[in-house]
Amino acid sequence: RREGKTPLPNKPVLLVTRCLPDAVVERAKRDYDVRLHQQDEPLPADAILAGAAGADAIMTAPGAPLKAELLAKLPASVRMIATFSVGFDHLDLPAAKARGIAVSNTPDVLTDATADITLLCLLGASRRAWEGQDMLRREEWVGWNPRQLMGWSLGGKRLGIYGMGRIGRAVADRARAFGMKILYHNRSRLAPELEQGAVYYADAEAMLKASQFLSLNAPASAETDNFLDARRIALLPDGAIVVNTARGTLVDDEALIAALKSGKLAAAGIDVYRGEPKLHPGYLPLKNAYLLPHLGSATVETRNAMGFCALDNLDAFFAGKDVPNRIA
Ligand code: 8YV
Repeated sequence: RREGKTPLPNKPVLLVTRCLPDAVVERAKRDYDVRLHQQDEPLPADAILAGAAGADAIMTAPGAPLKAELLAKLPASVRMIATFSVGFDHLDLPAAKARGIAVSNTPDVLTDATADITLLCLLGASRRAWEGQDMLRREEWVGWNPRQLMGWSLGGKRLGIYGMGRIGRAVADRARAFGMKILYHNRSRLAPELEQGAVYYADAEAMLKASQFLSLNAPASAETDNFLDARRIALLPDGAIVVNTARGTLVDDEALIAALKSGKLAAAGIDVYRGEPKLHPGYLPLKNAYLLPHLGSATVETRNAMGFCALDNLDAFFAGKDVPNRIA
């Protein structure tokens, strides 16, 4: 982080498309001529274009996409896009590259928070946490009883992790502490010191057959789109529990909803949705769906760190240094 007391000589003009945490805004104001967006709703495309006139850089985030069509219309003054996120499916990297615009993201700083929320989803789904909350708040709890809201233990179960990057590995670390056995699928096998005894499946479908619990931790891409469809859900053991804290596009919603309804799957814990902020309405009435509104990185510490990381990337660029988290 650039803690420096000496501001950059000529403050670059920075357009910000989302309303950011206060500490991030303060630092951005110190070092940039900032065009802030103060509403929680993302800045719409036409306002991005208008705001980008004469801007040197844009700080954006999911919800305010910069795809090819918009990138093509950006003024030549824009030389860098820093996203306040690790995911970059809302950007078009080849299109940015073609225009000579540098792009950065914020990996690492949100790994722990996202892995934590994955465990919350695993536990929330397997221990029927929402049903319990709902019963209390409806004042329908008639008292403890031996058969009430029995869920399923994590201890001794096999957890399949689809996507063993930083977040997948942090999920594995936590799940081990709950006594789970870790299986994983990744494009390539990890080194033993990263694998930590987890069993590698080159074939994702072979892993599904053995996964009593499944955690999706791969980025959105053409390769992962609709990964969890009806055919692959059928490969999971009956009564399996599925968790998605990665991106909604990894799942075929109709298929997941059908499997939760039929009892093929015991429960699901979901933090991310296709077409956010809308989610498939079929999830809402399902008691065995533990649903969160994309809270993966939502801690004060993490959101500040994401903002500072995005600013570090911008600072490096405008100081003529290598951008630490450059992705295009
Ligand atoms: C963020 C995320 O909360 O960083 C990402 O890719 O999905 C989330 O954890 C969100 O994108 C904030 O910009």
